Amino acid sequence: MAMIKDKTKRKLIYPLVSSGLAAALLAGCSGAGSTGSPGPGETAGEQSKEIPYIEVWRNLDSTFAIEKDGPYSKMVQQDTGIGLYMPFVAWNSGSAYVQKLNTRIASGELPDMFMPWQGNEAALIKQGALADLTDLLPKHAPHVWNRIPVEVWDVVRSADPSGNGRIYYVPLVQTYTHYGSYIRKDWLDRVGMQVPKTKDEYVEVLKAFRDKDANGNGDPNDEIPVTGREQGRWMDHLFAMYGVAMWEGLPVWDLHNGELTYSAVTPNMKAALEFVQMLYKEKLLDPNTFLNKGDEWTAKIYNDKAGSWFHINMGMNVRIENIAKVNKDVNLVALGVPKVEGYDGFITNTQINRPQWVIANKNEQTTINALKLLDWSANPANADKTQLGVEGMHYEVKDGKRILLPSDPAKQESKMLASFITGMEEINKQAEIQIASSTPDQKRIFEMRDRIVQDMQPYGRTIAGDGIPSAIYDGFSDLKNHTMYQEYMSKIIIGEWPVSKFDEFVDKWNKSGGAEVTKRARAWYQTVKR
Ligand SMILES: [Ca+2]
Repeated sequence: MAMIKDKTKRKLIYPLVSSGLAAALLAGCSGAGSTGSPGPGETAGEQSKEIPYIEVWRNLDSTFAIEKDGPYSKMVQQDTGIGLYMPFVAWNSGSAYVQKLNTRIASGELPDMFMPWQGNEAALIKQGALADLTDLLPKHAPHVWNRIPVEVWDVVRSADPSGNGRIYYVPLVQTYTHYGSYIRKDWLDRVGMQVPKTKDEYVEVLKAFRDKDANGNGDPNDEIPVTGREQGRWMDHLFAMYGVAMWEGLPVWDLHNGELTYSAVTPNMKAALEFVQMLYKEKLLDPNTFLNKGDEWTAKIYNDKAGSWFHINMGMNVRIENIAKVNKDVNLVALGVPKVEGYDGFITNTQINRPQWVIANKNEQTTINALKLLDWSANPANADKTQLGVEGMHYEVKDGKRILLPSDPAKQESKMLASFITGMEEINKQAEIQIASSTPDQKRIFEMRDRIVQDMQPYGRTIAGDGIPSAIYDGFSDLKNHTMYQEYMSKIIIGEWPVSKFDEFVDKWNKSGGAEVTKRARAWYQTVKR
């Protein structure tokens, strides 16, 4: 079928890598063919060897295609001997992408390697349209194989509809503690207290924030000790203290008494609700928590009004930078998970985000070539290239510093093979790159952020329900949306209902399909449990 050409074709000339390679590259006809291997007319000169090309599709971070002879493909070819390309495919929240992808699927001409979307890999696996990676992956993509934990592969194996546990996709994975809780150390200094280690110490600190001029602006009444968002989102640490598995405010699945259980219906949740109800009553929790939209919540933090909160560790440099505009002495540190007697608190980690790559079932050589590209992407030795992209296009070197160029879709190709495994190695590399190209003020902020990231690591624990398919909720969309949980949780916290109402919630949840959903969740867990 015709490739999508090419209103957007780049007219810029890029420096050529080397004359021999350049000849081969120039001969590679841009955008022609979709077989993943060069056609007979694509070689040039007796000195060049044939470069196999892999057609790769994923969400683009720029509007431009990746061209066979473009700078990005060349960079990858230098290391792997394999080229890649991608036609222009609009993303549009995934809807335009999946529509175009499905057109290719219907025509029987799958891209060689692509990111599936909206679960469309499931039907393709069933049809035999995707390559079985089980045997080739460890050999040809050892960095992918070894860096993804074995329990994640077990979840991937559970997606094999034949029940044989074969591997058909490579997941998007994060192996570090992504979320965390924070506290204003400069506020603590001002009220003469330490970073709290226990629940009781935390409550005492919150009371001091409430009663004193902790932000030092002369008004003792404008501090919000701890804040959260509408629907009880983004205050997970208050639940985490009681061992409640939670994802951005939504209860998730973890072991309770040895059985996979929706965390909202556990006694841990009841105890957490009692605690948060007290915080609300004592005006320690933001009284507007259930009204706070994201931007209102952010504004409180930026305006130097919030003493502690929960969010994404790597994003804290942006928070600190904005607070510093109001209060240049801002000092933000990790709060961790204050200890509650009788509970094992933890920050919920989920290692599996979604399927990231599948390879079309064409021929073994195409599969191997595609795996080699993935191995390049996952190899920490290539972190500079996967994160920075191409010199002259994505970044430039000035006075020995590598400075990222502003995003410019007219000039930049997508960093197609950005690593899909994020561990502390990637995080440290990202931090190193940021610090290397920062001013002294920015450097202080990045270092503060990096300390937070490091200090939060010991608190994370991967939950047993990591990777659970949303299909367990089929037919029970209210349960999937956590509607019932959110009603009981919010009314209990604001004191409209007593904590004892929690038992009614558990009963009602089970009778409204929760018992069936739990049965499905536990059946799934049996297939991944080793
Ligand atoms: Ca104040």
